Amino acid sequence: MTTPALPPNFEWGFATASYQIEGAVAEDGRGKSIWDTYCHLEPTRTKGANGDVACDHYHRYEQDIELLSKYGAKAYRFSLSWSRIIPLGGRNDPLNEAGIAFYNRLIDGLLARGITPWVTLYHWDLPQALHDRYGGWLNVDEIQLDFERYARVCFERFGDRVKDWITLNEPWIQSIFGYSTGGNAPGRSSTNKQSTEGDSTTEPWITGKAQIMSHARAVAVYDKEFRSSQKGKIGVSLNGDYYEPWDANDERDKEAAERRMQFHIGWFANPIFLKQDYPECMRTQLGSRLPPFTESDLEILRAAETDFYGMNYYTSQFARHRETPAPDTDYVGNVDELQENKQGLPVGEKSGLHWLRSCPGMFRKHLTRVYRLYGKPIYITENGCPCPGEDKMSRDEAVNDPYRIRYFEKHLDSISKSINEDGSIISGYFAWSLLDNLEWSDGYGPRFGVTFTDYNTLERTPKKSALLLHSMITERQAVKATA
Ligand code: GBH
Repeated sequence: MTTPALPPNFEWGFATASYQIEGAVAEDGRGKSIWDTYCHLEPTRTKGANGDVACDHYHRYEQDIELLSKYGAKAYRFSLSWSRIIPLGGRNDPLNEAGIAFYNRLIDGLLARGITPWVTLYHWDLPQALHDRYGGWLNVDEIQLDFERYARVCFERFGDRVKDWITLNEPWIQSIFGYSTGGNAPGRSSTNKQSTEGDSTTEPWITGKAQIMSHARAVAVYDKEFRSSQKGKIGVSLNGDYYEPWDANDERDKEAAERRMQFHIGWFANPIFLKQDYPECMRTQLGSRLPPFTESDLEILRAAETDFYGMNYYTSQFARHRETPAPDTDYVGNVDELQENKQGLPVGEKSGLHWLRSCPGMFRKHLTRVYRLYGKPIYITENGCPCPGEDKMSRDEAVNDPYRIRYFEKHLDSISKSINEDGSIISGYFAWSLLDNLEWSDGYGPRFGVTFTDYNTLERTPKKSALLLHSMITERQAVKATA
């Protein structure tokens, strides 16, 4: 019995996203994003919270680099605010040099500390101007050209120092929460009582295609204009839980679990990694509501070689088949999702959020499945949790976070097992998140950070987990795995 091993060059660190931490939304020429609009026009949908100040990272980034350094992080994943760089967003709109300068300061500060910047181009904060001009993600033809230019600007301005790129964060969430449930910006929905506009039978699938094509365009630009000189790599971060059948002996539940994962992951991974049409089961259920790829779309997809699979993983669920046909607004693959199986066994231990249970065993299955299906090195670009009751704790209570420490340990062990026993290539791990931050429509309640943020003083206090992740990784690197 030994601790399972991690590879010697394993990349690791902490992750954040622009709107969740930066604040300074009206400073130095930043344009508005759809999240500014969503929070301010419809505060009831975000528990009254907004990102106007957030963690004030825009002014405190040096302190945050210090934290990363203190935690021993090798790398830091953050996202760029598109509307700080191009306030109106479009391909003919002017650049904002002050916004670019902020990210240059951040990148240089990280490199000076020996921390590798991992940059996400888009983590849900679309320039509001593009939404107003032509419908934003709803306009497949326009947005992919604007995203291509935005990506080019980022490669041009930061690519001499940034070698690790992620195009999009969780396109599934952008499409489903933004255009079906309405729980995220821009909040369009035909099923949500708080929404007055949107057609959830078609819009999620249109915005999905728009994101797939935007990803491919960005990769194509990198290949053509930057790859040979900058020598970096580029991937995409996909969310998706692992699903086990609710009744392990029922073929229909087994099929439902697989279908659910195809609707979650295959939707994006089939065109991006396999360079083929959406999964068959999506075509069957959605018919012509799923916009097809034309021959010229497929040419773009085939030419774009995505280097790695970014995996955001938090939890798992059980899938139970439904007898009734799927309604037109269905996006889950016509299955019921449950946290207990037929025998009443829970999928995992409760965390501080109802949707998140700790399921490390299923994480291993998930890693191995994704590696076998898509064949690219996997980087875990997000993994983490709020501890039970943490939202009600004082700082002094919250910094003691044994639940999070155990969660990290168990998930790291699953990575080791998937590498050593199942043969997967898994090259890195980013804990979500460096700081407690704006948890989107859940406001400032849930705390995912390894650093406690006091939202009155904006003071940061390291939790125990922050200081331990480094040793958890190096211990696992020091010991050879025995299967
Ligand atoms: C990630 O999304 C995001 O990339 C990150 O920005 C975020 O802070 C982090 O996870 C933690 O949530 O309340 O039942 O409607 C993960 C996707 C979206 C999964 C919201 C859970 C809520 C389900 N999450 N969803 S529910």
